[in-house]
Amino acid sequence: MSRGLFITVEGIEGAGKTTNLEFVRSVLGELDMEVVTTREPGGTPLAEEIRELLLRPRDEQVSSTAELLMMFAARAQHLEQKIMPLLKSGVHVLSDRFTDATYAYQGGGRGLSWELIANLEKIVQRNFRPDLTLLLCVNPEVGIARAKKRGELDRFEQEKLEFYTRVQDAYMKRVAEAPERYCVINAQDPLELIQPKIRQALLNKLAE
Ligand code: T5A
Repeated sequence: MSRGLFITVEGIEGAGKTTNLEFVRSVLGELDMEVVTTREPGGTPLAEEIRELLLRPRDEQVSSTAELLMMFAARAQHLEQKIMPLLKSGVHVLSDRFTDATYAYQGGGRGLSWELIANLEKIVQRNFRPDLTLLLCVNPEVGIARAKKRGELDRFEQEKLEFYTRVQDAYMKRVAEAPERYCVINAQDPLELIQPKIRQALLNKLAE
């Protein structure tokens, strides 16, 4: 049995990750492929508890290092208990965010060093990386306006626009480091334009 594909969807708040993850699931479903969707931080009961700790707005200043370690603690649990067993059983896994988000938010957004993140990545993931990452790019003002329409803002969504610009720039730095893994999409386009591109990227990956 061949291992399932690990596909991640990335982008700043309101880029359309959840919307397009559902689309990816439907494309793979049409092809009769078994797929499980998940998210980060989160994906298992323990990792979801860590997510709640991370996203809840609080008066106490949160240390960027503490935030980084909690992201990777949740990821270690998610990988060991959910992602790896599914992939090994041949199921495709779609994740709403993964380690690119750590480089983007804790690296770009918070200013932690790329090397520190890479060291933790090595400890938690060894050489494991997504097979395909869909990066949805949206102007931070548009993304935050979309996220605001959804209701109350979490701790990250309360950041200033410059924070999201740094996050977006860090995502592009990731793409420059390994362009073959990414499909970069202009997420300001209407879904009717975006989704055929996503379908094509998936078909290309499946044909490899
Ligand atoms: N985080 C996460 C880190 O800091 N480090 C890490 O390592 C990880 C893994 C998680 C937070 O944690 C941080 C990053 C995040 O701040 P989250 O809930 O996973 O939070 O992520 P959010 O970005 O907050 O999720 P959102 O729901 O806000 O954004 P989505 O999923 O990108 O957007 P979506 O699909 O819900 O769409 C939002 C709205 O826009 C519309 C949709 O219909 C919806 O109403 N929309 C479009 N409208 C017009 N045109 C399009 N093309 C559209 N696409 C979507």
